[in-house]
Formats: sequence, C-alpha cells, structure tokens
Amino acid sequence: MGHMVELKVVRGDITRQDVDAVVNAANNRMRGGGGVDGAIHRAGGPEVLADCIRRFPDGLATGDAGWTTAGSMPARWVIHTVGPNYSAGERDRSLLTSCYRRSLEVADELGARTVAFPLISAGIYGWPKEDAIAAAVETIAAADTTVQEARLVAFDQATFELIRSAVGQAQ
Ligand code: AR6
Repeated sequence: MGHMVELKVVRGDITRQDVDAVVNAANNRMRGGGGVDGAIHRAGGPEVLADCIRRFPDGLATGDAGWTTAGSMPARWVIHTVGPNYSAGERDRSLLTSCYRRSLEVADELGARTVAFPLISAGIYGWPKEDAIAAAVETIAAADTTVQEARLVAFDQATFELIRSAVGQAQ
C-alpha cells in the first residue's frame, strides 16, 4: 500500500541527483536524443543505450515508462518515459499525466524510494510550461506509491521559481 509522497523541488542537473532513479524524457524510439535524454546518455555512458536496445527493441509508447541501468550516474536506474509532443500536435493531457503515473509504478516495481523527475514534454516537445508544471505536481501528489520522495528538478532559476509556487499552492 502506498502513502503520500514527499514532493521536493530542486534546481540543478538531473544527471547529478543522488537518488535511486532518475526519470528520462525520452522519445518513442528509445535510442537517445537531445535535452535531458542527451544529458542522461552522456552522463550514464554507453551502458544506458545498450540496455535500451536490449529492453526496448520496439521502442516505447507515448505515456508509458520502462527502466534501464543508470550506468555511471549516481542513481541506480533510469526510468524512461515518453511525453506527448505538443509541438507536433499531440495535446492529449492524459498522456502527459500518464508519464508521471507510469514512472511511479515502475519505481514501485523496482523498489526505488527516491526518484528525480524532469519537466516532461516542457522542452523540445513544447508543452506550455505552467501547464506542464501543474500536470507534474497534481499527478505526483495524487499518486498511490511506495516512493518516499519525488524530486522535481528544474534546470533554470525561472522554472525553479514557477515549480516552487505551484507546489506551494497545492499544499
Ligand atoms: N537536468 C534537468 N532538466 C533538464 C536538463 C538536465 N540536464 N536538460 C534539460 N532539462 P526536454 P521533452 C529540462 O527537451 O520536452 C529529446 O530529444 C528542460 O529545460 O529534455 O520531453 C528526446 O529524445 C525542460 O524543462 O524533453 C525527445 O525527442 C525539461 O527538462 C524530446 O527531446 C524537458 O525538456 C523530448 O522532449
């Protein structure tokens, strides 16, 4: 049985987080990319891609999540999830909230207690930032999970402030 997850907000680089699992904003092919995905593959090293190829020969559906090794990052696992590409016309919000729910389900299967999330779809995929933040905060706060701490990692100060005020309003 789950309980309330503690939601923390930090500013920094997700690849440097000392947590059990870091979440990657991947794409359907699951062979790397730019943004957080590029940073995670660079920091984790070639083991991450090798594990992606082994575990996801056919890629991953939008809204779904799955795991690999974190290679040489401090975390033990990467939980990859694929957000909807707003810029390409994928605007079904339930696909975005599904990314957070499915990532926490995978974390529960792994026994991960601390999980760091980027703002899924809010970069290259172009989801409007304030709504991407609302979707993340709402969904994590409502999740039934054994994860103790979910850490939302903002790359820049402006995003950090926006997330902090959204979390403050939700509490
Ligand atoms: N640590 C934390 N946050 C970061 C980092 C980092 N190292 N780097 C970027 N961000 P994005 P998406 C922030 O573009 O929109 C890739 O090519 C960034 O500022 O990484 O879901 C994939 O392969 C933004 O707020 O993910 C896909 O093709 C957030 O992380 C596509 O991009 C997410 O930005 C996915 O696009």
